[in-house]
Amino acid sequence: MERTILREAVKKTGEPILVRGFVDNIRNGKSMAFIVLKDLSGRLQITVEKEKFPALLETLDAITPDSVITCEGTVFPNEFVKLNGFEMIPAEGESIRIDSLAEALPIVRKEIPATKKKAALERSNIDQRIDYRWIDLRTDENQLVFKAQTALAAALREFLLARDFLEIHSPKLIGAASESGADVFEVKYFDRNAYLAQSPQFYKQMAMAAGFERIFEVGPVFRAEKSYTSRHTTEFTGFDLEFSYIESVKDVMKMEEELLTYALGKVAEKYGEEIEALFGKKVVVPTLPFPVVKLHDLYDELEKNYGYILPESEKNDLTTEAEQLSYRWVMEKYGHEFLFVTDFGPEKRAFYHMRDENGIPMGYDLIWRGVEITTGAQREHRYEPLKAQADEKGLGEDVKFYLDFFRYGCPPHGGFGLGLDRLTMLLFGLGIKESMFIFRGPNRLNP
Ligand code: AMO
Repeated sequence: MERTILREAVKKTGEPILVRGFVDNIRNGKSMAFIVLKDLSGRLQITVEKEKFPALLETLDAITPDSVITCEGTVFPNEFVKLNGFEMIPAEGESIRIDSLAEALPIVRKEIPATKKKAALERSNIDQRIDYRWIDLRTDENQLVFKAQTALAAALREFLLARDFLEIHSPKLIGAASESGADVFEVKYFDRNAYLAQSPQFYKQMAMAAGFERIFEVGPVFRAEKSYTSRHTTEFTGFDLEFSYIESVKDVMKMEEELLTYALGKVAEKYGEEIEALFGKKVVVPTLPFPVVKLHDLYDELEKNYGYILPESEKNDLTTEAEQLSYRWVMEKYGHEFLFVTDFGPEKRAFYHMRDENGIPMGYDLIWRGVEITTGAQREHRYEPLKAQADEKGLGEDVKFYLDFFRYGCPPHGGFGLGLDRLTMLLFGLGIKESMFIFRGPNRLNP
């Protein structure tokens, strides 16, 4: 018999079906056994009146929580069943089969409250849970994170495909350290060294020189940073895009705000209620346009409103505290969760950002709920100034291959890089370790 997923099972009352899943809970009493079965689509109670099913007794005694089982039977409505008001009654004979028996679980996924007989069990911490990530991922909450992330990434793609973007897949093994040379992982490559790409930046721009006009890429990004914060990882998924024939960086910002508004709209529609119910976070679909502030003006505002004072010499970059405080400010002033910050100092920005007549890079960071999710810019597409900016940062030989992209014709262009894991984390109000399928950090290479 073909498998019926649990969401569909309750629509097939009265007919014989076959269901499969994990045992979410089992109560094996003297005369009755109750199994709550869980699959990715939902839950169903299987009720066994033991007297009537002698062939199942041995199996029922063997089943442990989280075992994977198959059950053939029939679903009936029953108003006394707390779980959706339906239950499955097994078919005659050996209608419950254990596909895989689970040992006692090595982690506590959720706090188990105390009962009369047993003391409360504290939830394992996130590092212990990551050791057994596949078990941790079985919860409704964790599965929702990845359902919503799937919807988010699909919506981002959908938006771009409808606007004639091509999807590219650039190499992650590269011959020279990209961007800055710092924070790059070196790997053995036969008899020489290679590096893991810390951004698809150069290849996104090569696609512009190739006349691709509009491209995006979703792929791994590697950063050899020893950061131990709730928003840094050494490998994340970048959602990067680049497009040609822009008039200014404003076109890039417009593309991004429309893209995010569309994608969050889709997530809110599909999972908004569930996210609010399980995580207490409202998915707010932003209004257009997003507020914009120059970095210096932001510091003035933070000082004026919250007494946040920073030495003048540090005001060419956004500090972590200022980033966090900016959320309070943008909410109070605009009732908006997003904030574009522009006009960073050239010494803090990548050499490929085009600069205005005052030498200010024409780029931005986008902050959502107080955390940077994007860097974007109009790029310098003219060979001479680009080369001068690379020289100024001491990059010379390493970027020679990249500079060549701009010697044989290249349209003006711009783009941005969005961290998909950061988006997921902020959507749910989690830390990055909990928002990634498997986290990678300075001390974490397994599982
Ligand atoms: P940037 O270095 O700002 O820009 O990276 C772009 C976005 O990627 C995410 N991100 C990270 N996420 C998790 N852990 C990290 N260690 C980490 N580092 C970055 C953030 C960040 O905003 N080439 C440019 C982009 C461009 O200009 O197109 C770049 O890589 O969300």
